This record gives sequence, structure tokens and C-alpha cells, in this order.
Amino acid sequence: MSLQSFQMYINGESCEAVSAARFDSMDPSCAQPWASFPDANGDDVDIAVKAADAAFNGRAWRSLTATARGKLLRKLGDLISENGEQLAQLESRENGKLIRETRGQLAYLPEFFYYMAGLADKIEGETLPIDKPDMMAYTVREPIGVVAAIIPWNSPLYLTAIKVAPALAAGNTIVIKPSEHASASIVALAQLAEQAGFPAGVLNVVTGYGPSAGSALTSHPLVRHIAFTGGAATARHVVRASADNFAHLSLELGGKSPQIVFPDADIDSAVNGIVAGVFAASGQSCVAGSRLLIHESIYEEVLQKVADRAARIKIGKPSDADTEMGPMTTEAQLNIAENMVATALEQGAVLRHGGKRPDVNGGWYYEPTLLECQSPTDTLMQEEVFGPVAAAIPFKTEEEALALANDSRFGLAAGIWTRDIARAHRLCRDVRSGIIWVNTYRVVSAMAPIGGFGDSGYGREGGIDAVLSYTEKKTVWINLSSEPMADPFVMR
Ligand code: TXE
Repeated sequence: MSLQSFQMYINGESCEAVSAARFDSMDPSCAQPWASFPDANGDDVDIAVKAADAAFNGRAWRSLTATARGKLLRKLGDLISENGEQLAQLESRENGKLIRETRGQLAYLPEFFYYMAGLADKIEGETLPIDKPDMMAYTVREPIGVVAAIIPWNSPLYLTAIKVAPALAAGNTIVIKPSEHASASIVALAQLAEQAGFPAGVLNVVTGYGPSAGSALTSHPLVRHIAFTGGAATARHVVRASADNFAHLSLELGGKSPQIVFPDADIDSAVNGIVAGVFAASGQSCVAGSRLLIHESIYEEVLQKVADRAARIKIGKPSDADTEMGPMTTEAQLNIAENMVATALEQGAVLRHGGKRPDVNGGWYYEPTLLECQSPTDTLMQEEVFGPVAAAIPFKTEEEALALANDSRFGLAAGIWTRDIARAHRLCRDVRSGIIWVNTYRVVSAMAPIGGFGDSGYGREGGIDAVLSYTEKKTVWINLSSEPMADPFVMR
């Protein structure tokens, strides 16, 4: 079968790597190569970053009013909407996410561009009530410069949109390095940006591997901000790379998010929230609710319902409309899930459902898996799987539930299931986590910040915070006096 061939996109043109090298990308639903991409190295990254820097300083982009920038973003949102089916197909093909999920995500994706488009001309400075006579001072928010966006494979379009839309709304330029496992949808997005009318060099995509293209990008001296979503080990390289030129950083690194279920909860809702939280996208979601903390009085009932629903989940090809769970995106990720389940069983965990690789087309599938752990210190209660694996443990009191919830070095998301409004607010106050969902799970919006506490990273994507994080604040002092400047050794 011949592979689909994609190019990368630098300075307004589709291109090959300088070395002409290419790499293949696999279709996880059948473990066969399906596409090939230019294998960029430091030379290509250098060309892309210099193009982005030239565009940042060039008239075509710089002289656009903020309102005009907003209009370009709005146009890009419209084009994403018009080409939603093609983008949904590409993402489903490259990372194995269900077509019905990628269609759903694509139906919402334009909203990120519309929201940020609306903010582009509302990035305001302040006039300061300064305490010096004859002085006026005000602040201006300016774009930072070239942004490097490092994207993982699990939700490439969504994770690119929440970086590109605010970065461009604020007037920056960007070089995107998609995952080597999922680059096709991002190259397609770049072509839509060209159609929308963004000047050459404003949005660039380099395709390639992390240690070559990714590392050359994050350590490039002209990069001023790095927006990274991925794993903690890679994030440590990125943080070190940023030290050379003190680039701004935002890091979103996943988690081990708790789902806390109290006896007064609507149990069926909680079960649906748990199933959606940890088995959707085959658990390959940064906010996967993978730690189930369940009150002892309903523990057995909830576990049984989750296990029953897991047993009925229809595993199959992501392109089939009735499939409920598709493959894992990479063989490495499948091995991680399998090894972590094996470790949990060695540590005494009880398997309630799953734990096997179903044979579907030779693809990288793993069953929805539910285990009961013995201790909150078990590996499975502490470490992210990034696969369809839930670890459960009972609690007796609200105090114990809170202690368990906070017994994690991560802090990205938490689900709280209760009808007691005071208890819900107490836990919202005390659980250390960047997102808390009460009686719901996995809801996102362009208007709502996303980001973590602790090892889940720092910085916020989404909402007004996001656009401001792509700006520098400048303070301007004006001497209002018509008197000559005073003697320099007399302080004002
Ligand atoms: O991600 P990596 P991997 C977690 C999840 C998973 C683990 C590892 O637990 O098991 O991370 O996954 C680029 N300099 N998440 O190895 O390596 C890489 O090419 C610069 C959580 O697949 O972090 C890709 O574009 N860039 C998560 C991006 O980093 C480098 C999403 C992410 O890949 C680089 C994915 C380097 N030295 C995994 N090395 C979430 N938060 O949603 C690699 N990259």
C-alpha cells in the first residue's frame, strides 16, 4: 500500500527537509505505516525560526491592527469549520481517536479561534496612578516574539489550537513541532492558515522527531516562548533548553486525576463520568480521571457498574461510527499500559475487568481495565498510565477522601460527585488541582483556563489568561514637566 506523502510548511511554502530525509508514521488501528513526512533537523528548524522572527519584525504582520489580526483568526476558524470533516478524518487516522470524537472536537475547534479573535483587540494596558509629581506612566502589552509549540499525539488539533489562537491573537509568530506520530492534521491546519491570509512566516510547521527537530526548536536562541504539552521527562529537557535564552514557558504534563464519589451522588451519573473520564480516547487524555476514590458504602456498587459498562464497551476500528473505544496511538504507550497493569497485579491489585490486548486488525488495542489497589502508595495510584486503566480504592470519611485526592505529585483535574453543595465547595477549595469538575467531567471551553498544579506543569491555556501569557508588559514613563531635566544627582 502506498503511503500518503505530506510536506511541512515554512515561510508560506510547503517544503521538504534540507536533507531530503523523510520518516513514516503508523496507523495505530492496524499497526501499518500510512503516511510519510519530512524529517526535519536543526537546519530546517533554523530556517523556520528565522522566518518566524522575520515575520514578527516585518511590516506585513506588525502593521496589522489588532482588529485585523482578529479577523484573520476568525477566517481561520471559518475555514476549520468548512474543512472539519477532512481534519477529523486525518486526526482519527493518525492517532486512532474515534471518528465520532474527532468530529465532535472539530465541531467545537473553531470556537477557540473565534474567542481569541475577539480578544485580539481587547489586550489593554493601564494608566498608573503614579506617585511622582509631573510624571505620567502607563503600561502596554506587546507580543513576545517567536513562539515554539511542541505538540503531543493524543489531541494534536485541539492542543495546537489552544496555543496558536492566543499566540497569534497577541501578535506573535509561531513554529509548531507536531508529534512524529500525528503530524498530518497540523500540516493541513497550516494550509488553512495560508488560505485565511496570514502573512508568510507567521505560522510554520516543522515535522520530525523530538530529540532532533523538537530539541533544536526549544533551544533556538530566537525562540521567546515555549508552549509544551507532553510528558514530564521531555518537559525537563525543554525547561533546560529554555535556560539558554530565558524563553517564557508553559507546560501541560498530564496527571493522575482523582474521581471522588460520595454516597449522596447520583451514582449512574458518577459511573458515566468515570467511564468517560478514563476510557474515552482510550485513556490517552491529560485529564483522564484514573484514580477512583469511592466511599466504602457504595464502593462495590460503583465498581460493579463501571466493570459492567467497561465489559459492554465496543472496541473496534476508529473509523466505524459505532465503535466506543479505539486503539492506543503508539505501541510504546500500549506496552506502558500493559507493564503498569502487570506491576499493579504484582503489588496485590485485584483485576475487576480488562487487562488484555484484544485482537482487532493487528492494531494497538487494550481493553478498558479496572483494578482495585491495596494502598494509595501503589504505583498505579501514583503514576500516570495514559491508557484505559482505572485504579480504585475506598475511603471512609470526607477528610480521608481529601487526603487521598491530594496524595499525588500531579494536580491537573479532579471530579467530585456529590449532591451536598457545602461539601462540594469545601472540596473545590481544598483539592489541589488546576481544574475541578463537580458532577461532570471532561468539559472544556475556549473561555476556561486549563493547566495544572505541581508536576502537572505551569501556565494556563484557554481563557483570557492564555492570551495575556503571550504578551510582555512594557511600562512607559512620560515627563509632563516643561522644566529642564533636574540635576542627575537629585532624585525625584
Ligand atoms: O511524549 P513526549 P511521549 C505523557 C504520557 C506518556 C508520556 C510520554 O504519560 O506516557 O508523556 O509520551 C516532543 N525536545 N503524555 O514520549 O516525548 C515530541 O516529538 C523537544 C502526556 O509520546 O513528551 C512530541 O512532539 N521536544 C500528555 C512532544 O515532545 C521533544 C500528552 C511530546 O512528546 C523532545 C502526551 C525534546 N528533547 C504524553 N523529545 C498530555 N499532557 O496530554 C520529544 N519531544
